[in-house]
Amino acid sequence: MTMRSFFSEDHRMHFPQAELSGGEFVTPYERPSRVEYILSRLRERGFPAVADPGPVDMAPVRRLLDPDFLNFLETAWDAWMAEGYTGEIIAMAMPTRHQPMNRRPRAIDGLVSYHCHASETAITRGTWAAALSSMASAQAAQRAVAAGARAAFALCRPPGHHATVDQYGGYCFLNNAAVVADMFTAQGAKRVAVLDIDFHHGNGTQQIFYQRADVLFASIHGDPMDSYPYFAGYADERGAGPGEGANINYPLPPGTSYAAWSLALEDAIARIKAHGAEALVVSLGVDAYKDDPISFFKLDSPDFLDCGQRIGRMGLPTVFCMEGGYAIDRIGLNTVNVLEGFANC
Ligand code: OKP
Ligand code: ZN
Repeated sequence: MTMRSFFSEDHRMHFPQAELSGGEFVTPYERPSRVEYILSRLRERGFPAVADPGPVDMAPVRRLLDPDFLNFLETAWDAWMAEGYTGEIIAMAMPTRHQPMNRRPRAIDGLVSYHCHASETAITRGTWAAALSSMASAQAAQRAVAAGARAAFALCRPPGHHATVDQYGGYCFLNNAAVVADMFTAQGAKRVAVLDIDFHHGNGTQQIFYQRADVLFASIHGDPMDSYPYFAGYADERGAGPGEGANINYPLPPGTSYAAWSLALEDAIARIKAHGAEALVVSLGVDAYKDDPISFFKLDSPDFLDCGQRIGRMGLPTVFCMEGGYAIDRIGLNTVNVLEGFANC
């Protein structure tokens, strides 16, 4: 096994005490210990030692994402403290369909709501630093692949695929996979694809590339009629303007087995080939696993091996960015199965 992995210990700086779930504050599902299981499986299965990514490169981040949003994430904690608040940052009032979405309030409480699309996700003192370290891992993996590696794995935490150009939520702050895809195009790739196999629809990635023809976005996920993020991920969202046709959603119902899931994967793979992608970014969540506590698909661990094989047979230079997966004692096995299937295809 020669696939290199990138990982930063700074992810630990993001560990909220609270996630709002079912009307209660619970220990967040998206917690630091998730990565320990992945690290130990990588070692056990003979992957090369994970490498520290080095510092984040802000230029590609600033090129793609909203400067006010980046400034907000960087300064939110200090502004929150200055207001005299003592808890973690949780968004409350959101703009709605009956109120304008474009006002950007001055008060920190309002600003938080402006830049958030889902209030389960808390910001803490170390969230910005951790989000940057997650981005740094994604960028290091991109650089390795751009330099000629067949593939690389970014052990990103916190995840990124729900973060839009100017909003956080769904445990995500900065969209790692989107920045990686945009790095490939900025370096000259004419066409790139992002394949999102996390159980949840990658609404952030979809939003970022919705009008672009050069980046195909394909996502296989729980039907948003039944699952977070509820308001995006429907099959009729196909892209807009020049991006018309370059956004493909596969919403699937509760109880979906690998037999049905892999049909969607095969269709996505055919579409990625037809797009003429020169590089592939995989939003690698393993919450489609049958025992995931917040998801409803029925994939089993060997299915992730098969999934990795099918992705690998595309033969594309590939960056894997870690996203979700909350059956923590199986997250390492399932994640490494995808990578190993890919490498042994
Ligand atoms: C992030 B990623 C739990 C509801 C959780 C947010 C899910 C975010 C998933 N009571 N809602 O795509 O794995
Ligand atoms: Zn997910």
